Amino acid sequence: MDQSDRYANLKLKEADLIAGGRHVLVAYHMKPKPGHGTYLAAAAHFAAESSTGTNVEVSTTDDFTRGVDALVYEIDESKELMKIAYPIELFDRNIIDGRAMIASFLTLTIGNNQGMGDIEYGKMHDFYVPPAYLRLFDGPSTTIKDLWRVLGRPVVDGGFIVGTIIKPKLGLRPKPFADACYDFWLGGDFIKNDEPQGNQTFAPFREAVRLVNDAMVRAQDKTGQAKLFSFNITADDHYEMVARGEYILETFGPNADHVAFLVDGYVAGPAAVTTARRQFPKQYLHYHRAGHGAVTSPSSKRGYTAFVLSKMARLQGASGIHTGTMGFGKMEGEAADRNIAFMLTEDKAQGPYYEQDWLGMAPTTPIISGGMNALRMPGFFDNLGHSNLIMTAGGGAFGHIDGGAAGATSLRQAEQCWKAKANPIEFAKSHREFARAFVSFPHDADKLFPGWRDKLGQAAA
Ligand code: CAP
Ligand code: MG
Repeated sequence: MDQSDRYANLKLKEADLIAGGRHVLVAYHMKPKPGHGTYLAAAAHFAAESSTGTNVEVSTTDDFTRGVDALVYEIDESKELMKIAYPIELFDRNIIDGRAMIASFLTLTIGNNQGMGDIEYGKMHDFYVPPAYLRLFDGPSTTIKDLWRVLGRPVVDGGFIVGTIIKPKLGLRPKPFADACYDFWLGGDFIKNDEPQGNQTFAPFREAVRLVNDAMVRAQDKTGQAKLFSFNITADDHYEMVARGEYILETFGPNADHVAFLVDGYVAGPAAVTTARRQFPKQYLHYHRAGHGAVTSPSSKRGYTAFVLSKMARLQGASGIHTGTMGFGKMEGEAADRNIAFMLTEDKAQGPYYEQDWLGMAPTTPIISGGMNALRMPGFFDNLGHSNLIMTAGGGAFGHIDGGAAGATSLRQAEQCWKAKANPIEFAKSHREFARAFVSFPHDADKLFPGWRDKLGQAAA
């Protein structure tokens, strides 16, 4: 059934829709299955299933219903581009405080429309949130400024936070885990649980928390510097997450503001992210996106992109989210992904299809992770253009030939090298841990700095 007379209006102008402020606009790449009519008809059915309709007209529809139909307002079949305007009235609001929720945004814009019989695929590449809807989202309550403040740094351009993930990903019992923390903290600032680490039977949560707290106190005493830890509190059950967070804060006591809470936001979803955001608004909310590749990978034609995931995370209130390594690490990504970082940190930024004004909503920190080590960093920072971020390198720290502390120092030196616009080989001659990163990661060294062995000579011995 062609529903384009109801669910499409190609006369609508995007500028008018934005000026009107009553619609969320969404840009999809969509391809219909063959044999289901025109591209517009498929798009209109997509909009129907994403808003007020189904595959047939129903007798219960009234004029008000038609007034909140989602409308296809632009198509370009040659680019598989479809843009839909969703009246903000469609989206669910909390009964407790009237606020908006990402669960509702997703269940409409990336809900039933992901499995329709007449649609080959549809993937969201960008969306625009009007002021009347934007202000209903929590947004971040803490930012990197709170971490810089704890570290005793300027709260503007407080600079690079040297981080790691305690590796191996699983298998360490609490004492070796805490020992690894202490070792890294002798050179680094920030440690996170790996995304699956929590309360495995071989690493009881409470014991690990107590030992990590002890390691933090000793490392702070030893170095005279504040240290940070991001604890994974992800769980299916809201009360489990609250219990974990409360135990951590109680255990860390005077160092409670040195603790961030990590949530596996993709697998646990918006409810878990919002549990952390609203139960612990003073703690930095670290959004780990493990699993996102199932829908965001360029190889996936359905779901939404990493850019969209990141924009949703800022709305939900993530203080920081993993934004990938923009092609410089081990995970999928490309240099142009830097637009993700700018959409998270700026008050107004241009996405692939829409400019978004965040109207003063707090920024979300890009967290860089995934196969990074000291050698890969200068190129990464050249691409992004700044180092006001958190980088967590697991292999890049604990794969360093001289151990975690040296690995941490090599990461800090790599950023210093970039900031000084120094030649990495020359810089390595006077910075031993950075030089030893060449020996630690020879494959990367050969690829990035050919001839390094001769040029570095004894500096890396
Ligand atoms: C990195 C990591 C991160 C991924 C997540 C891992 O470890 O801890 O979870 O980087 O990817 O488990 O692989 P390494 P992203 O530093 O040892 O690679 O940041 O792209 O979401
Ligand atoms: Mg990990």
